[in-house]
Amino acid sequence: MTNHLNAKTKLEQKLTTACGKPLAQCSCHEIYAGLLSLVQDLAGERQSPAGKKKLYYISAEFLIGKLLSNNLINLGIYDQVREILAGSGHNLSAVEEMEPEPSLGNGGLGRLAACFLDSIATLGLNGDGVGLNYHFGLFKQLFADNKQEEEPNPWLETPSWLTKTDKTYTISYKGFTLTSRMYDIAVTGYNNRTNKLHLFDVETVDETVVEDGISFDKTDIQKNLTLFLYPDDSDRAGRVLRIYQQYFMVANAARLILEEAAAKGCNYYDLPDYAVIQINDTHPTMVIPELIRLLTSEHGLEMDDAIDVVRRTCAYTNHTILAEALETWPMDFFKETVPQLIPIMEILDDKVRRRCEDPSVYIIGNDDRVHMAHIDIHYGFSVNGVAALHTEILKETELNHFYKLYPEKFNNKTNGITFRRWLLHSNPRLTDYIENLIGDGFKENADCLKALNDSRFLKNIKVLHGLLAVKDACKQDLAIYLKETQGIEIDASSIFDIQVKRLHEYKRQQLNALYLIRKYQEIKAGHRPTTSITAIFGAKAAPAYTIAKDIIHLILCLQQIIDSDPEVSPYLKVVMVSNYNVTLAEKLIPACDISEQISLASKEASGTGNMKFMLNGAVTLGTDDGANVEIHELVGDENIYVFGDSSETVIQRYKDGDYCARDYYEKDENLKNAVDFIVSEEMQEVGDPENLERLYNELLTKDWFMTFPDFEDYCRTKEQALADYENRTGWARKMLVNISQAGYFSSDRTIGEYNRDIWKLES
Ligand code: RUG
Repeated sequence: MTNHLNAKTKLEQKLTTACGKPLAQCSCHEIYAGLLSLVQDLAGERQSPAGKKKLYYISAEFLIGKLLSNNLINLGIYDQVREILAGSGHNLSAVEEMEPEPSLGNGGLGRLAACFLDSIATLGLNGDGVGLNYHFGLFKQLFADNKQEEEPNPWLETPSWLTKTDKTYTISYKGFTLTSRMYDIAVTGYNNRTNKLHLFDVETVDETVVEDGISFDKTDIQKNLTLFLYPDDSDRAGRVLRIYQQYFMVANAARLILEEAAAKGCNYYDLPDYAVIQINDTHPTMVIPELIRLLTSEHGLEMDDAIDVVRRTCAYTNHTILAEALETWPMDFFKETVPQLIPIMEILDDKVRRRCEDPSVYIIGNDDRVHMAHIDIHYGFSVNGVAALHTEILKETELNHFYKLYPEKFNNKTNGITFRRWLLHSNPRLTDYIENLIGDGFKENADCLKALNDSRFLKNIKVLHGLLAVKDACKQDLAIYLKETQGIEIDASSIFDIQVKRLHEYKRQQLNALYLIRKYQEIKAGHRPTTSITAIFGAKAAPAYTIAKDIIHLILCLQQIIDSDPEVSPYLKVVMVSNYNVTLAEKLIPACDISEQISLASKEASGTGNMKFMLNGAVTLGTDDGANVEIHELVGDENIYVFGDSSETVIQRYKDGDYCARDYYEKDENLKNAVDFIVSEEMQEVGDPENLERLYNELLTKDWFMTFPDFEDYCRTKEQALADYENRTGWARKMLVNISQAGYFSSDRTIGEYNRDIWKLES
């Protein structure tokens, strides 16, 4: 106790010094600035993991979310700071609101990278992230006339978590060079060490060139290079800009890696003893030819030696089987931007061609396009998928030709999430509730959650009611938050059914929307649900993805129609939150009852939202896809709602090529009524006929992600979930089983496996 008081007094003194005046006289923003500086000092005082070998996790995205609370938790001072602030009339939650959310990512890929950095530091592993410092991130999403609009999302301000370093490199492009600058963000592990996220930028970037939404001159590379993540690639200039960005990221990374290795005594031939590079999706693939180029042209290695060294240093993670997301770039683009890589890529391709006759594994295809994933697979030592089913599909179908060539390279690493953010930080109520039942061991070791799966708890009415009370309180919190921040009113006593994720046809927000239309029609016909339902969506659509934007339009129109219909609105509410981001996810996920994970089986590589919802006591309604399959295995049939065609059926149907959406539409009256509603008079009154008709035709004539075959089963299964919800203790039991089985999805487990099988770092 005395020690605690001493530590608290010292901390208070440090914070007061950092703020420059007594805490009681500070504004929330001044407290935020003081805490930021205090955290940076404390993080800097901790040891950085040492060891000869170091991991470089290169990623186009790091969706890190706000950092203050997580840093306080990981430094072990969250409760003390909260108490200190309360003692001087401040509320830590209000201080947290001062922090802008970093805009460095888009979806699961970037959030995974952020969770991984947390776990790498927590496990005391020597590993840093490397990426780009986007000034305006993806974009800020607004709604007007029931449509998505995009604006820049500026987040860089003073004070900031970014530290400007003195590291700069000269990066060459055809006809000009850029001088880079490295910025660092400290990554504090939970009760452990501090690593770094290195973000490269260029000082000539000019934020004022952006006008009219998010458009800008895509050819002025010196001014636009790091403005946006995934700049619009619907035209050639946009696609070429992606190459400029990707090369900038990896050219800086390659120099940093070689420099750090050399400083530790590496002679370049032994680079794999000093560095391991995890290539996160194909965006960083050019690191392979760039390293080979540097090793041969600047460090005197023969080509074959350089290739061998790089092959033993690089590992690749695949995150998708969707053809359009597997990058291929025309050779012309490289000639125009980074011609120095062409001879290397030609040599790499030539070696493949000499070994294999099968054109499907060439690096430079017969279409004169460079297949980025092929570089990774041939010239890396590890290829991993991100969930068991996904890895099997890679091995047996999508990358089967490669699997036959290199069976030893393929391995699975089922994704994970950091429990520090997705439980301790985002749901303190549930954290306390669990701690009261099983002690605090789960905070260090997520496997301890299994202790909840015990009849002492599962059959204990008081325990189950306690869990329902936690959920109710989180739902109240969300209702207040949405009212205050977005002006949206929701009824905390309704069932919260939530689908939040990137907007993509394969994730099938349109299936959920069709169900809601059907529900609306049923309520109009007098069939009212026992408990009213709030269906919540959150999703950004890529600016050039027309059908995804049409789906958002459909949902927003539906929201308006239902809101203004007094017959239906007491029983059903549709809500699309704007600008879905990590901060919103932290509020939505703890409040969720039903977690919608309804991708077309085989298409969702893993999903990580599914894990966050489960951990927070939501019950999954999903297809047997991605990591849902593993959730299903862990919780058993009783505690998940699974529907729809299997991945085998879906893959076969694609192979057969005879799927006809209209056949399903003609056969199922309910489906037909729901689909027809999209172009009904009611919809046209609130919506834009062009968008609605386009979506209607797309579904009826194409439905590439097979919404119609799963519609009936989806509706039936969802009705079952809604009916089961009425048995409150039965439902609470399902919630508890889900929480108890979530430990497997800790990113500490995932990172332990990456290290054991791929990185082999000292811990
Ligand atoms: O869509 C996938 C998710 O299934 C997965 O959980 C996540 C992390 O592995 O990566 C997502 N992803 C895939 N994001 N972008 C891509 C393709 O570039």
